[in-house]
Amino acid sequence: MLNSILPFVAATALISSSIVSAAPFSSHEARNPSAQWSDWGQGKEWGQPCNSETIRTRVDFNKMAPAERKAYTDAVKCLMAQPSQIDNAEYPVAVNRYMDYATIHVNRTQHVHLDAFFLTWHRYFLWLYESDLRETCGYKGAFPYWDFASTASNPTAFPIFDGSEYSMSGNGVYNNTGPIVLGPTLSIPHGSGGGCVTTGPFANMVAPIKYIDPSYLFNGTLPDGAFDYNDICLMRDLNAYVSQTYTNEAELVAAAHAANASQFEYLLNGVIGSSSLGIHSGAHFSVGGQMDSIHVSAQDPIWYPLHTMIDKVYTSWQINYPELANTLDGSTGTALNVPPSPVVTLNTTEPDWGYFQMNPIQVQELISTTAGPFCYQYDNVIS
Ligand SMILES: [Cu+2]
Repeated sequence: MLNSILPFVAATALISSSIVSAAPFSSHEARNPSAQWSDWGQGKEWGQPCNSETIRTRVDFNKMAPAERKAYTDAVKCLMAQPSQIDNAEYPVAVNRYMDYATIHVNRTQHVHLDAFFLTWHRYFLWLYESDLRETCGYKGAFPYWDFASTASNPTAFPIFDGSEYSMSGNGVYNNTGPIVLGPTLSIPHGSGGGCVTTGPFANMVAPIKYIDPSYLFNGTLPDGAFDYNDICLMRDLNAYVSQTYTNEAELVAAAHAANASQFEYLLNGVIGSSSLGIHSGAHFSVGGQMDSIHVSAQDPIWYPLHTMIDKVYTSWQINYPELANTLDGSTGTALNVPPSPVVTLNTTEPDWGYFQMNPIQVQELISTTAGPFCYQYDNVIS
């Protein structure tokens, strides 16, 4: 099964050598290299000052007006219409700028999941994407999150998945392929879809990166042909059993009150291959389709509002426990420590974000949502 031969390090080197240099976004050019970590929420900014005038507020997609929701998905589709800046001979799946993000995410997967970079690397990945929507596609609205706790009872019953032009597209067409086996001790019932997404803004979208099984994390490789173009539709299998079980309000409140960074990480990510799925994996499996793969899930546009919600849970925990806000969980910089890597500290340099951000950035610079490159907050705190 794990007959992949492309070592992850080699894949990383490939993408680095094939990147076409692109001008950094203006807001990141202003970064002050002497900026140092200071107390939570009071760090020096890279660019413009972060204050009540300049801060942006992220909101629940389901609470946005229909026209606001459509403005957001229009901006995402605009990104999908921009040219790729990655060498398409080496990375045929990178067919447009939107897919550049998904391609980079695949290439960094081993370094930014189930490890101490997970929260901050994804926080900045989301920020780059948000900035791109604004600067490349003129998006002026709020950056939305998907409150998957509020939709846990039945995700298909809410505007975000109702399949209208104001949604994030609907469920996949019904295709029952049986229970979903996640490990020797965990299998979950099939959801209510399973096939191609045919409604809403992303109807009939092609998601060209083929499924990569999470078990590849155990040896740190990628399958042969991981970046080959495939004519695969975007699929979903919305699953109320999974959302009711793993992403309900009580689970999120518990995470927002985790006693320390290790417990927080455990409540988010569980233990891969075991019956403890965690909120993050639970949210992924409640959507199904490409979202079932840690590697290739960023192809589905719902990935961004989902991960913004994960960031909201992280931000809420930091606000609830300011004395813990800059603590890490003691793990290393590789998924399951494959290949072995040093324990990550606040001074450790993050893996890069492909051509979107190649300057070295330390973990501590990405700890606060109102310092370093960031200036945002959420419309409320999970308390
Ligand atoms: Cu990820």
